[in-house]
Amino acid sequence: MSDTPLSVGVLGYRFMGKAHANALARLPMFFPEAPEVEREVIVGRDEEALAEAADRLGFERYATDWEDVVEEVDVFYNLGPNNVHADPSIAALEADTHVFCEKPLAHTLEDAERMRDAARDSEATAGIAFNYRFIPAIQYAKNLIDAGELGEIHHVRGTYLQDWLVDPEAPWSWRNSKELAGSGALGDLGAHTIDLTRFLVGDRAGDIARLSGQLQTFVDERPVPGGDDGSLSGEGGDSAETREVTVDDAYTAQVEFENGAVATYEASRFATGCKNDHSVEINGSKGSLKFSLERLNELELLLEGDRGFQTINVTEADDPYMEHWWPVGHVLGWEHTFVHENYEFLTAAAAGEEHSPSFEDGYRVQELLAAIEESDASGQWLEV
Ligand code: SOE
Repeated sequence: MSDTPLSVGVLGYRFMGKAHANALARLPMFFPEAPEVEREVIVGRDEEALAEAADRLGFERYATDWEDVVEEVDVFYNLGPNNVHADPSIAALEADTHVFCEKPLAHTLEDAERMRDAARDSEATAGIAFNYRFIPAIQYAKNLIDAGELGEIHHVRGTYLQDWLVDPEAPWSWRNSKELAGSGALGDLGAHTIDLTRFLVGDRAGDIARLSGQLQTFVDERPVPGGDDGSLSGEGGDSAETREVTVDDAYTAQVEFENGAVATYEASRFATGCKNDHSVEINGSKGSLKFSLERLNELELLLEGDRGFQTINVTEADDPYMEHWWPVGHVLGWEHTFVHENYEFLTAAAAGEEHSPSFEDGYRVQELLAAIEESDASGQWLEV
């Protein structure tokens, strides 16, 4: 491992830019053993917004040309819209610059494949930012499942429910465009659930073997936003001008794993009252567990011999990552998932090792997203 700090360049400075910049700032305070990083440069297009963001998020400078940046820095974070994931990430990997890319890997399967291949050919570390793997309760659940505490896996249920588009006047954003995002709730939210469940049960149940999917769009045009304040859908939906919604607002899928376990998946941006509820339930021959992101410090557990579910707090000092934070079980939040994943990714990059989840994992999820879309279009089950 080198003694000089890793210089970091970040493309994107809004929602995800803020989440990762916060994580980078927290690392030396809470994970002193993490590789030292320099928040070097933020890349984007709007110079005024970039200058303000670089200052606020603690970066030394800004740039408007990613082509230079990917060669100058040690680590490149790709946090832009899905349609700009491929080219800058591939250029960085060709320059042997480490790449950490937001999910889904790309907006098309073809681009995801190019990214996967570039990662295979590069000396650098390539990671995809599936942050929910790094929640202490999820790591705890994975350890239980791997140790056989749930027995043979029979059922997996995964839902990701939000409601920020239920108002038909909520403004249009890039997340509503097939050209820019690839898909809607499916890629934005379903990618998380598919990755998380593969992570949790993959070593016991195998990978997903076949599936059937359905997509639905409830509102097919939305007002053009007045500006972009970095929130999910921009600001101001009062314009008379509208833009077409070309992605799904919700998806469902039925799935069979290689071991015969059956799964159902669902995500929506129209689940009234649900803000960021990513829930997973797993039933095995000996036990079951339930997790919800809205109560991320807890796990509902039933193990062999128990008469009912118990809610346990996964906030003890010896629970994953907890010794780095607060004493005697003080709780964590959504932003901590980014600190943990940044810690793991940067540690792997500094050591020249692979990061998990890798671009290979991102590509596999992208294949499954594409299969769900194909199944919706054909009305058929698909072997994957
Ligand atoms: C918006 O739906 C969003 O911010 C996703 O893009 C994130 O990946 C998810 O973690 C929270 O919701």
